[in-house]
Amino acid sequence: MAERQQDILARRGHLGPYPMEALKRVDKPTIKITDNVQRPDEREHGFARVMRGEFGPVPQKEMARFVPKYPLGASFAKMTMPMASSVDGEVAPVKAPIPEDPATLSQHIKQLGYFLRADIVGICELPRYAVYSHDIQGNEVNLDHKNAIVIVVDQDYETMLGSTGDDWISGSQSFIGYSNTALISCIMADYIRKLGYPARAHHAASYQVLVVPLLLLAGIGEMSRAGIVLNPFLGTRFKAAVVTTDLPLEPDKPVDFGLQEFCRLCLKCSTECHARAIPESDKVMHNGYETWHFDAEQCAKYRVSNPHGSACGRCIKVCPFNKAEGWTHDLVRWMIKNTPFLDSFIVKMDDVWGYGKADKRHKWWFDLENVDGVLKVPDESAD
Ligand code: B12
Ligand code: SF4
Ligand code: SF4
Repeated sequence: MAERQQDILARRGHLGPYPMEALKRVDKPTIKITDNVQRPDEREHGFARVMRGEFGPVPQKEMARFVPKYPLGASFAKMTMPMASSVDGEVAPVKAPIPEDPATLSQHIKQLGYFLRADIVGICELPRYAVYSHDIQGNEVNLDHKNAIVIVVDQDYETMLGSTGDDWISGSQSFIGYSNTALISCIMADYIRKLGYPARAHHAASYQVLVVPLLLLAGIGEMSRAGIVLNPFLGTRFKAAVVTTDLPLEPDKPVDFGLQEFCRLCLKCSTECHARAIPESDKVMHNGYETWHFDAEQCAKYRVSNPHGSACGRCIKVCPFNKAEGWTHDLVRWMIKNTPFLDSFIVKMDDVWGYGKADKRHKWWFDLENVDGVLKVPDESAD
């Protein structure tokens, strides 16, 4: 019996919708990370500072309504935020009779993620610097799990085609990623605990970890000029949740598909961001790692106070990696990796072919705003 279980997925190379196994794997991420990265405090991030009024009274007032002011956003928030209570629980006292070898368990957990409709699942060890020192309520975070499973869900290409990136559907695009990853991560963590191993889910309603470095280490993508991780098949058009655990797992390696050079030449997210939050300048060292350091205050203020929509993801929309699957786009991805001298040409052609513009043929949602409990057609002259 145990022998048959050992064979599960043992020889399967490809799992999930995207050919992640085709990417070049490297021992270290393509940005410099020193041994001196400090653990951040969750109370210091942009949204926490908006809530405390540090960025002014308007964002502070708008914070509570910037997603639910759009009716679909309200529905997403209503269903997603209660999942904060499902992130952790009791671990079964007796371990299940399953193989203990990390390779088999990793294949099993990844396939579970795909069964639950994740778009990409990756695994890395959990470094201390990716664990918040304190949570948003000021409680010290004590999390010593060994491994992290990252679960990625697309914000939807079709919807992004019809959107400007910062219109009324934007907050709901975030939340299709947030709610689906929240559900997947809570089910996965609960299942691992039932197998007899500790596990905690981390999603939009309750984090103890920083997701970006875990996406990088688990080989989901490279750090981009936008300050977040970019995957070659999805661009930055995704949200992710994490399950931290002591289940024995085999870490994936980081990837290199030529993004550092491409982002150095491509400035589209920076030019198109209405808040001017993404730098045009080169990478800098920040908290012990190399990054294009973006302006969290400007982004947070814009997303929360946007009078012409709900939130913003325009940097995702305009990125040349925000493309559908298909051989032409596969060819461009191949060129970015293998012919970096053509990167500037590719960026130029992206504009010429009209990518990054809203194609109204794909718009399926109604523009609506909840004003004092009544849904209205938004006032486009508002500023
Ligand atoms: C608060 C928050 C914001 C706030 C404020 C961010 C801030 N810096 O204060 C604002 C409003 C700006 C924001 C905006 C967006 N966000 Co946001 N945000 C978060 C959140 C909840 C917390 C991040 C945090 O604590 N930052 C405070 C400190 C740590 O910031 P920092 O020192 O500048 O570090 C940043 C990076 O350098 C990196 N990082 C931190 N430590 C380390 C260590 C190493 C070694 C490395 C390489 C990187 C790294 O992570 C931080 C991200 O803000 C995370 C979820 C999470 N728990 O990680 C999502 C998250 C980072 N956001 C995400 C996304 C997608 C967005 C948006 C595109 C919105 C959208 N439409 O989807 C924009 C993009 C903005 C941008 N270009 O970066 C995704 C990113 C996924 C990805 N592709 O990598 C996350 C992971 C949410 C998720 N669950 O998927 N966000
Ligand atoms: S989410 Fe919007 S405001 Fe923030 S960096 Fe991206 S484009 Fe700029
Ligand atoms: S828009 Fe260009 S610079 Fe920005 S993340 Fe995408 S590829 Fe990099």
